[in-house]
Amino acid sequence: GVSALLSSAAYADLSGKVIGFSQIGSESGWRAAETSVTKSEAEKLGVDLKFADAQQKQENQIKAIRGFIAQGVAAILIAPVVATGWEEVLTEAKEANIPVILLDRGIDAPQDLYLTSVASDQVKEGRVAGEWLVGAVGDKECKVVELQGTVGSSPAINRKQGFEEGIKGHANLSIIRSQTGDFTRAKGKEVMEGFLKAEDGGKGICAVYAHNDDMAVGAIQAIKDAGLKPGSDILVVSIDGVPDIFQAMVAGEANATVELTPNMAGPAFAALDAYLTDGTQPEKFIITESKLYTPKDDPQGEYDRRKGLGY
Ligand code: GYE
Repeated sequence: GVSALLSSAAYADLSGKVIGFSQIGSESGWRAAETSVTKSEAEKLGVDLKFADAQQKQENQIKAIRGFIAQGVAAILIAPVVATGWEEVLTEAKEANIPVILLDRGIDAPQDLYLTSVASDQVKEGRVAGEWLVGAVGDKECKVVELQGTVGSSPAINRKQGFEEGIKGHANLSIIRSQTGDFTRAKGKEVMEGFLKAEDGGKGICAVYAHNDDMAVGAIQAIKDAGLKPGSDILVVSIDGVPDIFQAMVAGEANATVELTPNMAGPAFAALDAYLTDGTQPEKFIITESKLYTPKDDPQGEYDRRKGLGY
């Protein structure tokens, strides 16, 4: 109504506004890119971004969010490490009239506790990866090992579900082992080493599906260390589209990735600006694109393009 318009008129743009960003940490190349894009988008708009790195711990995120509320920030961006346990602190933000925008991961909480969520369709990402593998193996029998993301995170839950949907109805494909690699390169490598040992040095494995590229890059190293060829002896499919996976594709060591833009902040700031200007309610879910890349899609060019953007 009119009073809402009048009371929000002071927020004509984001310049000079203090906005808190509770980031998960720096577990992956994608995460590092998201952090740097968010900082540079904020700078472009003249936003005074207060950045808090939670080192993978929800309790640190909750502490940071309470700090932002106490400071009276104009808005809070949160990349939620896990899906559950947000209701209390988000209610505190709501009571303080501070809009919250979720970045890149979803939560299990009432939707009125956040203004909007900017993220990909993570079930779709998994489905695209699974459907790619179905096409790649044809009628061949294919035993798949899966490297899951952080336990309890929305991308780990949804990418698992989506992949299972993607391979459903194709009895020649089956997931024989599945374990978390916490979205990191080091754990991806370690868990893959275990899979290889358990499966006759890797001879029983046809493909590895990793919930992100960093774990795939770790798995590629483990496969090479075991004396097998990633990309041919064992197919490698993952999600993110970071420069390193394109480099692996150029080397013939990775087969497919589903791109996830690190620019979640651009749409988030646009939605926030409109909301603070005249109360415009954004879509509840702003969904970014999920595009498949394979070695046919100019991996060197894709690598160069991302490096040019500073990822
Ligand atoms: O794919 C992964 C990161 O939350 C969707 O988190 C994001 C995921 C991303 O660590 O690399």
